[in-house]
Amino acid sequence: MSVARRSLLTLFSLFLLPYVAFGQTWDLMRDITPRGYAAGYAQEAPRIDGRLDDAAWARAPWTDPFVDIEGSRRPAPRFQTRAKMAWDSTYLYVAARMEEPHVWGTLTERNSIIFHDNDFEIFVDPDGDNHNYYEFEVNALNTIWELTLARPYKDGGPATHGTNIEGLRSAVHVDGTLNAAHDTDAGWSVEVALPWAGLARYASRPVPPVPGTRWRINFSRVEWQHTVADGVYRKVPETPEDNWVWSPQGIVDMHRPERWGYVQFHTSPPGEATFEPDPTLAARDLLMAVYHAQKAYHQAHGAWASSFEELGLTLDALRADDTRIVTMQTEDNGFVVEARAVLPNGTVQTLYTNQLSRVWTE
Ligand SMILES: *[C@@H]1O[C@H](CO)[C@@H](O)[C@H](O)[C@H]1NC(C)=O
Ligand SMILES: CC(=O)N[C@H]1CO[C@H](CO)[C@@H](O)[C@@H]1O
Repeated sequence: MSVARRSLLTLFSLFLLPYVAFGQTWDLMRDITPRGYAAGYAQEAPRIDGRLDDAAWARAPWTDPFVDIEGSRRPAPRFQTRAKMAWDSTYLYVAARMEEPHVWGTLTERNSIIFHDNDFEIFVDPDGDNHNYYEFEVNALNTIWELTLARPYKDGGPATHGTNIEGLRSAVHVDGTLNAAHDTDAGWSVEVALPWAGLARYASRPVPPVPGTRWRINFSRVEWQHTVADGVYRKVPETPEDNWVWSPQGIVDMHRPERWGYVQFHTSPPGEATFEPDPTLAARDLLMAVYHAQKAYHQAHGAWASSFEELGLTLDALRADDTRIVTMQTEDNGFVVEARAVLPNGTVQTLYTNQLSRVWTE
């Protein structure tokens, strides 16, 4: 064995650990199929009062019950959470129902860090580019926090707090008694109307959405442990929170838009349409597989790999049977990788990603 080769090997084993660690992130995420929901068009707008007794909701199906953020590797949540979606020409509507024997909330200041209380969260990435997305959090007092992520935290963020959407309406209904520890509650429900006009800045596509199109969306519920002291709920400090979500992420990080669910917009009334999966999902997953391998490689070597061989990626490993990687271009400060998807009408769509996990089409 040549000296050069031996030092390469040594280098490789030195850096094997971080390389493997970053690579494992995608291993935990790749087998999760994002959830899908067909949102119907509400002929009659729901009244935003936190009660889900409106005609629009009556026939809208519940989402699957929420699961742990890490998916089936973790125990099922202690309390059930489900959501519904609908839309009309002005708003995207979201409703959620949370079983909860002890409804409490403390934060009353708008745009405070709401997940320090138990909360319900909405994430929206209309164009599925993994960048420039919207986050909303609400506690049982209907105190809200809205923020904008230019990029996921892992790609540098930043998060801009307090980017409140003008005209957004939210309401909470407590099925029980708020902040009263002496009794047992049934739960709480949330109703939110998100104006299309305010979501437009995230969309780079028409709002309201063109019927049939899909937006990336996810919901999360944060649940803390609490004790009761002098008849008052107290959050147990220094304990990890539970994150129960609609579309599992695989890892404890909501800021992986590539694993959020899909909402598809239909013109039929709620409850009639069926969700049609995204024909580009396999190509998107392939791009994310390369992105994760490149990040792992970069952590290990301080440079981007210039070939799939260098990344140890075979087409088999990438499950590239129904997609094709065409090229990967690497430069000093990044890379662009390209994959193709065949749409139902036979059109071939080319998708790209880069070192910041942004996904775009030509
Ligand atoms: C095929 O479908 C895509 C996505 O819906 C659309 O953009 C494209 O125009 C369609 N192409 C043809 C030839 O119908
Ligand atoms: C589990 C998780 O990723 N929670 C995140 C929810 O969003 C807030 C605000 O962006 C983050 O601070 C949390 O880490």
